[in-house]
Amino acid sequence: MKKTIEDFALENLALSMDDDGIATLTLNRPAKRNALNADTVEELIEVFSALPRMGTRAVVLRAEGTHFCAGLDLVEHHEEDRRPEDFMHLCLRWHEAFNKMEYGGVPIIAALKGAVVGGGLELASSAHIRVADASTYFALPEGQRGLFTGGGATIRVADLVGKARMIDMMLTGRIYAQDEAIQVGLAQYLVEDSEAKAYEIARAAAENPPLSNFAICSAISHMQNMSALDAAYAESVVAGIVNTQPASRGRLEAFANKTAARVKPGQS
Ligand code: 1HE
Repeated sequence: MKKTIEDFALENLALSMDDDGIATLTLNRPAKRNALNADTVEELIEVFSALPRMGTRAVVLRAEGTHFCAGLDLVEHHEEDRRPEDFMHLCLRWHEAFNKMEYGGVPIIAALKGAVVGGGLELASSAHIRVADASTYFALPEGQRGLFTGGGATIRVADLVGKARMIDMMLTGRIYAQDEAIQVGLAQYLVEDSEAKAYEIARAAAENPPLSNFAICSAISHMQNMSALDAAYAESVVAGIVNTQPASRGRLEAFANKTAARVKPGQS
């Protein structure tokens, strides 16, 4: 059954949606720097299982407080005194949540600030676009905590920055901020107001036909997991469906009759 916003009973997250289908998902444990406890991960799964079937055109993932996310809830982890299999199963829930984000087909724009560290960076790297402000910094302090990444950093952070930089971050606790973070690929935008920019991007993306966005925000990730031969085949199949969709007819006609915007610097 399709959910509506009212159907969610969230404690650690807050969810809203405007009339244009732009959803706002807020990390809502500012007193704990939005650390990800097990319940928050379950709420992420619930939200991202439902959002793609709720007419959502784009999601802005933002945080209450001054930090985006402090990663794994270290206090809960300490108090639970987990066995290896407990933590393995917990990690599988993190993967469930983050895979639903990355492969869900709805553009997710992360509005970052303050600490984006450990599991917080794993969460941010599951979004499709990351927007940072001057306060934002990125780190993987797992080494210092005597831990290892368990929420997909070995896949997604390594994809963003490359293996060598990720190993350096984990061994040394190196912190990336400002231009350096942009240069290494941790964020795509560095702006004064990351939330305002995230909404601007979300609204622009929401102008695209949903089927195009579905392909962009799921097929590329799937194809990266395939051999080049299989990816080329899958790309053909996806393009066959997307590039013949009714929603593209008017756009192609506008190009053909010269009323559509041209692709030129200074125009958007
Ligand atoms: C937390 C957490 C947390 C804050 N788990 N409770 N992540 C880290 O190693 C980062 C740990 N956190 C920090 O380094 C700092 O807290 C921050 C730089 C993010 C923010 O500093 P600050 O001075 O603003 O806050 P604070 O005083 O350190 O913390 C405020 C409260 O948030 C405090 O709780 P309180 O009840 O004593 O008030 C902290 O305990 C709480 N808090 N961060 C639990 N992470 C799937 S594997 C992933 C592995 C990892 O993610 S490792 C990286 C973990």
